Amino acid sequence: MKNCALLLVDVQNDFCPGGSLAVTQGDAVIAPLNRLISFFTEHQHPVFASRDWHPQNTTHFASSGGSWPEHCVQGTRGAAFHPQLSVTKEVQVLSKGQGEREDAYSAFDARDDGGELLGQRLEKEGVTHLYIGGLATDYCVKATVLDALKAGLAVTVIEDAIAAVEVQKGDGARAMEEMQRAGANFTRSQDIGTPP
Ligand code: VGL
Ligand code: ZN
Repeated sequence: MKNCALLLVDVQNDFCPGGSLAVTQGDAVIAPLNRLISFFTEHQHPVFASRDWHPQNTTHFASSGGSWPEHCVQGTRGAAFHPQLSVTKEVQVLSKGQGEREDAYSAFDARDDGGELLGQRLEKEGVTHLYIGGLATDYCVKATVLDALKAGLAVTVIEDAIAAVEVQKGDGARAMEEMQRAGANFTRSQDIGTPP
């Protein structure tokens, strides 16, 4: 587990049941992710969380010609992390999609409060292997996984800690295939940190 980090992608109210862009069973990712936050933290591995953090007016939203209903508008309840997610002080939060002409599906477009990109933070911490879970499998998780692989990182997707939007039925399964073809590995949360 040396040089490993955990990345939680967009576990925000708007992507969970009741939210404006709800993913079916989006909140089912929370229990496995909370266990992993504890495990990684106890073993001194870094934990990062990205959040979709849009302005009120953005070409990302259908109201301005984009694809999506309004979601994760900066400072709103919908943009907050799900209240059950253990965003402890060890979790490093990065925000993406603040531009008015920016989709920013990938967490590699996310920056911390000091303006540093996720990739820079990972490099500084010597991370070479990223464990990834969160929302949504067919958009932000997929884009993040593909960018991580492009950056030369080993990637393990936690398959019980992701859920898909499924604009088209089967998008989730297709995204899994695409991530696998690109070189991602898959595991289940209970198999992390336990000997085989
Ligand atoms: C996402 C659609 C629009 C995601 C973000 O987090 O997967 N999907 N914005
Ligand atoms: Zn978005």
